[in-house]
Amino acid sequence: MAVEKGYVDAPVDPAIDLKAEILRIKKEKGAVIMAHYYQPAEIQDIADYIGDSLALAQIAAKLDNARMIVLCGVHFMGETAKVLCPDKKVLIPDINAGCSLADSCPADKFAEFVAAHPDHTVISYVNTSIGVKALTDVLVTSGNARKIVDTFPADAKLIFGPDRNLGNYINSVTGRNMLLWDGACHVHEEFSVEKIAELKKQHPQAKVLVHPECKRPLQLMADVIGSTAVLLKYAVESDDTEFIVATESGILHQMQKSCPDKTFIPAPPNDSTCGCNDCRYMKLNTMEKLYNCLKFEQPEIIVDPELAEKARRPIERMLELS
Ligand code: CIZ
Repeated sequence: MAVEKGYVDAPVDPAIDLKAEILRIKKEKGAVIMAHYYQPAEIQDIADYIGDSLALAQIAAKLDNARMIVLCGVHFMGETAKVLCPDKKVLIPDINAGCSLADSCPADKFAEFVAAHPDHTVISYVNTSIGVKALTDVLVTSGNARKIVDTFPADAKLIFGPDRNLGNYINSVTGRNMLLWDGACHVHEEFSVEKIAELKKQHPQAKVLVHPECKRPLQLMADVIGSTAVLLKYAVESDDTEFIVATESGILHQMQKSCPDKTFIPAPPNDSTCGCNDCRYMKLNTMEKLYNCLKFEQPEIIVDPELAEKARRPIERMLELS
């Protein structure tokens, strides 16, 4: 089946029970479905595993029984799974599901940056292409960046890429001066400080939960700064009942599911008509594309074996240090 559009565009009979069919084909083919917290709610609900990119990589690294992984997330997550599971077929419902942050750091330009600072150790956020990973000494996610940076001596010369906001945040909490690549995520840069301040006036008890990919002024308004997994854990464990959530809106599904009696308010973006707190790439995956992806085993994530070999080491190092 051709995937010219980046996904299998075969008609799906509207009369079928899509969820039941996905589960049936998945079992028949020995596949597992992994979903990131930013996926549409119905995909999260059907997944075998849900998590942030660290959790998904940790699960992929230990996955023995599956023949096939359907990674419902964005392309770099599929690449990470493929590097960790070279013998398994790794599928993604829509291969156009890219990442603005990964795109803000082309491997050839990053290679020049690294070459200009040969005495530096390279730490990269997992939101990068396999080409950037291959140039990296150790990878991090937003959930473990501080812990991993802290494993280096205080005077170590470090490069951190590609997210400037996460890099600045890690510099501020660790007292470092890492050299930063100037990249960013289109979702996290779009939240409006003014509109969140307005919301806070209307909900004075609400705790403001902020992802470290957001800009500094927003971080300064935060009660908690953390990865999706950290923010979710905080929401579940805290006695507070109202939260303003400044990260991609998909996480609100797990928050609301885990805490049905609490109120979660998505932080608004600058332009209230743009829906920019939804990642346009994450939301490219749909139940219909997932169904066709399992049925036709397309599109498949293919990685260059040489790059995969180079990228494996920094991924494994991250898993060891997490
Ligand atoms: O690392 C991830 O999974 C992302 C993109 C966000 C987060 O904090 O979980």
